[in-house]
Amino acid sequence: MNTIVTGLQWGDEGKGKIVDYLTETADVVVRGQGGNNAGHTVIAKGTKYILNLLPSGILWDGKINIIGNGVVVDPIGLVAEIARLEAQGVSITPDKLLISDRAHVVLPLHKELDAAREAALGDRKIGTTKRGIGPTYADKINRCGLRIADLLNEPYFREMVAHRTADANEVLSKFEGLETFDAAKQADEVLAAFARLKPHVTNTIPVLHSAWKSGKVILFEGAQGSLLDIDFGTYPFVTSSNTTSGGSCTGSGLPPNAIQQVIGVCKAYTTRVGSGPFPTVDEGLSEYLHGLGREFGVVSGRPRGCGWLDAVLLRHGCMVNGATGLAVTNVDGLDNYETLRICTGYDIDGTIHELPPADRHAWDRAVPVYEELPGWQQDTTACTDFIDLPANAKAYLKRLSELCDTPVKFIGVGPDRAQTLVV
Ligand code: 2SA
Ligand code: GDP
Ligand code: MG
Repeated sequence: MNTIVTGLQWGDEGKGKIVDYLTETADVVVRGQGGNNAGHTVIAKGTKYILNLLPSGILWDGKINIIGNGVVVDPIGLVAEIARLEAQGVSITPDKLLISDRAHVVLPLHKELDAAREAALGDRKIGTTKRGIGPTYADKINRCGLRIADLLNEPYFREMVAHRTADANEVLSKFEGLETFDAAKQADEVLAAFARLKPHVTNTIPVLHSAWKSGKVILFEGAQGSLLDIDFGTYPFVTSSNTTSGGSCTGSGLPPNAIQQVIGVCKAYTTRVGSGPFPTVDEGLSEYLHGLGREFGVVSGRPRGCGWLDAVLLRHGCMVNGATGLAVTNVDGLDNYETLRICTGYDIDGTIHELPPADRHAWDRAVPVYEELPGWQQDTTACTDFIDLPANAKAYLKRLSELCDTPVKFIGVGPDRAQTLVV
């Protein structure tokens, strides 16, 4: 069974952990979108690993990991990430990691352009990770981007970097405190990093197709979440790729008819970093979770806003992803709360909406309609089976499943690989 794992909220749902759990029975793990803006945490046998661009399957031996054509690759960032994981004892060899020759390249200038755009937006800024994601995808769509294959042709790469640098410097020189670039130096730095990556570069499409045709198990690791999707998210407060399940196909070259299962991952509550609407945000819950040392951004360390579970978002996410099952993580985060809330609809100007609005201004007027459920006030972290969960936790999960018409398949009761329950 080939599976897509996708986030149903605003990212950080615990996708890394669920992908890692499912990797045990997979042969190939694929990233099809996003870049090193992602921060996926995996805790295996007591060791914590943070993955940005590398698929979570890299932590296992004997699995093929693919960075697909839809991903934007920062060669300097990727080499640093590889070195960090190698220092933790993870082997990263060309038989374990393949990088698509069609993936687009994030240059240092893209990161600076990301910062320039945020500065220009002032109060309306997106709250990006400043990893150059938006400007790199913009260049891709604008047909002036550079691809990994272009790095194999050094004279062409240098010439294109020179053009792109001249354009970028024009923008960057208008901002105080932002760097302008020397084209040759920038090309040197990227090419130097690329030397480490070159043995991993290939046409990943036939690799995936032969895995599919020979019955190997393929797992897609989504990055960010459905409400950050460029089409289905809270536009313009989104990332610049299709984070929903369709992005896994266009971002890898494996077609939709190769996929049998889509697992939508959500937390038992909601979190968000960056700007943009968040109707169910709750100060008390944010303070409570931050007090437990939870919910800080993996890439940027920013505290994530926390709020109640929002079935409006989850219903929409299950629809656009075609979720066949839910993985509900961080159930243990609510262990000590007395009364829990689930948002079942938004009241916008007196009309109840069961699905999120497209109009960005309507979000500002959305008042959540809540249902209250009793908490379980019991430790769940030691549960090893669904039947061990307190009755109120089971009732909370059942209600969530009803509200988005999708069965719960996995439950997370702690950050460790072993703290995953199968329903
Ligand atoms: P970008 O950098 O252009 O993709 O930012 C656009 C929006 O997408 C959000 N975004 C994220 N939201 C949650 N988690 C992400 N990854 C890191 C993590 C974030 C961190 O795992 O914790 O460390 O802060 C991620 N990546 C992008 C971003 O906040 C903007 O709202
Ligand atoms: P991702 O970006 O979706 O992979 O998620 P992140 O790694 O950014 O954030 C999820 C956080 O929740 C990480 O700190 C994980 O270690 C942690 N986590 C995942 N599942 C669980 C769970 O079931 N319980 C607890 N306590 N933590 C979890
Ligand atoms: Mg994350």
